[in-house]
Amino acid sequence: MAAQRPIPVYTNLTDLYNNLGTSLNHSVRWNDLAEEFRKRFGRKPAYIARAPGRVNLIGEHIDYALFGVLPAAIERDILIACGPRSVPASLPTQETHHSPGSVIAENLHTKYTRQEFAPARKQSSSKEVGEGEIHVEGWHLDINTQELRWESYVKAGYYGVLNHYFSSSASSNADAAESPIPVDLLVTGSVPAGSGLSSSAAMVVASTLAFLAVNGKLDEKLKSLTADDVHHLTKGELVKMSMENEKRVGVNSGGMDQAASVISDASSALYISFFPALKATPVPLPAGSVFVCANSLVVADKAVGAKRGYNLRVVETLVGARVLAGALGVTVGERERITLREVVGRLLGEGKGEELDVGELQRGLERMGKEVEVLRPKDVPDGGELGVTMREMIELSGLEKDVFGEVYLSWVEVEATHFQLYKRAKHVYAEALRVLQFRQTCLDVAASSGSSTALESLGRLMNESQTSCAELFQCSCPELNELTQLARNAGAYGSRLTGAGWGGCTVSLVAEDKVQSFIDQIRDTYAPYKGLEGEALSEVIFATRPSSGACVYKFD
Ligand code: NG1
Ligand code: MG
Repeated sequence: MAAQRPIPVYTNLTDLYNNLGTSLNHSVRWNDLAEEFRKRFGRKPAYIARAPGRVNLIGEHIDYALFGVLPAAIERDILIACGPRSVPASLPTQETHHSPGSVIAENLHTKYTRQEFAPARKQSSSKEVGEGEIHVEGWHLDINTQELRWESYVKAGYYGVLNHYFSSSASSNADAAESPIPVDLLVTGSVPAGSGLSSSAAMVVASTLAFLAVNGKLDEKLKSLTADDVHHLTKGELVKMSMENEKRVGVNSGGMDQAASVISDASSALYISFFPALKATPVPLPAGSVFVCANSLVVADKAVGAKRGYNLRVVETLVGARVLAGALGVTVGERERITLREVVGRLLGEGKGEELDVGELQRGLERMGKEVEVLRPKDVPDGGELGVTMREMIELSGLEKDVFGEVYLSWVEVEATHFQLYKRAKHVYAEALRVLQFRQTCLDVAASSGSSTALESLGRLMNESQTSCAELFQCSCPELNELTQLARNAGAYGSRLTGAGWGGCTVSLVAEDKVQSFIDQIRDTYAPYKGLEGEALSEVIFATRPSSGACVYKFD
């Protein structure tokens, strides 16, 4: 299984470029980055960690409801060159940049300024573990979640490495006395920020990998076993760590972006499912078609907007799941945060650790399209347009106010007067069904049993997804609505927003031989693109192929 494979570590550049399997000229960027690192820090880097962005073809805002999604890694990526900083013995260790694990982080992009930071050991507290008491030690790193700051993503990756590998209780293999080494790093990125192509996950994955590599943690000696037993970090383990790490930046995301960035293979998209456990399988894309990303140029402010956007949706879908379970007679523990995926499973008698097969899940989702009507607000003059108030929502949940607060609000910041349980759940079930249909269509084409109208079918599913995102999930915006419509007018089979929405990119399915005329027409019709040519144009609208997932290059 793809998630069990180790993270690729290359020592030969030809192997590396072959494996990236892309049309872009990577060698220039990799060489420039290594050379610039040498100029700035006076020695060559020890490693370069790479993590790609991703485009989600279909399945929006359903990963945190634990439904499968269908993204592909893109060729654009984040690269982090890094190396240990040697500290002259004569210098005082109190200075920040000489303390254990101190970091100097620079970015090739001049708008992202140089940062210096150092983690601090948390005061040890004691906690009962098993029979005896042990000291829980961890590391603290200040991460600003109130502002969008580039180094927050670097710190988020580092935080996980520190607390997994350098704390006495978090890992049975960790050496309590061991300290993280001081690190210099230099970042460059070609994934546009705030555009729904997951520059954030690419940054967190690359940072996690860079700190693992530089601290010698990609291959962990298993002390409990014989001396030469080495555990190579697997893709699945990196996804798990990166998911936890990204939450440090303040967004309670699902695992789609990190999984796509880490597990993808060049040449196919990935079907990623999260229940009962993370699983990723390749989905070949039909020949003759290309996915084109187009940036609406509206920047979605995830850090600040999350309270009214992303995190609010997470809460609405979770509370929706509980209310629905109650209405359908599905048993839920008092403090359990059941997801919409688990509601279908339990309704159909899926046992613990079991998984419905695709056919059963598909039939379950078709049924949920009807069952979800019980969530539609009743006896309200506007037909429930506005949703329910906090008081009404708590009442519907059947929980005491304080228990509700603890289960649904204590771990997340949300700001809203009304909550939409019906519309959000309706979107999630229909979107999850579209993912299965999209996947099946691609698999049929690959098995040569596809119909001649397969691309039209895929396009239709994408268009339905856009309508549902706009009307039910309300995560689109006027510019995204306009751009997806212009894309259809310009000959796309289908077009939709990709990623969290509220701005950022669209993805359109276009016939390979029409890509250039498609791009020209969008340039001429989408007002914000007026006058853009050459590189400026290819920055905002570009065709992309699936790329391979995260990897590390080790200098000798
Ligand atoms: P982006 O577009 O990267 O912000 C977010 C979530 C995903 C997923 C999508 C919506 C993060 C890191 N990622 O993606 O997990 O829920 O929105 O489908 O927040
Ligand atoms: Mg993101």
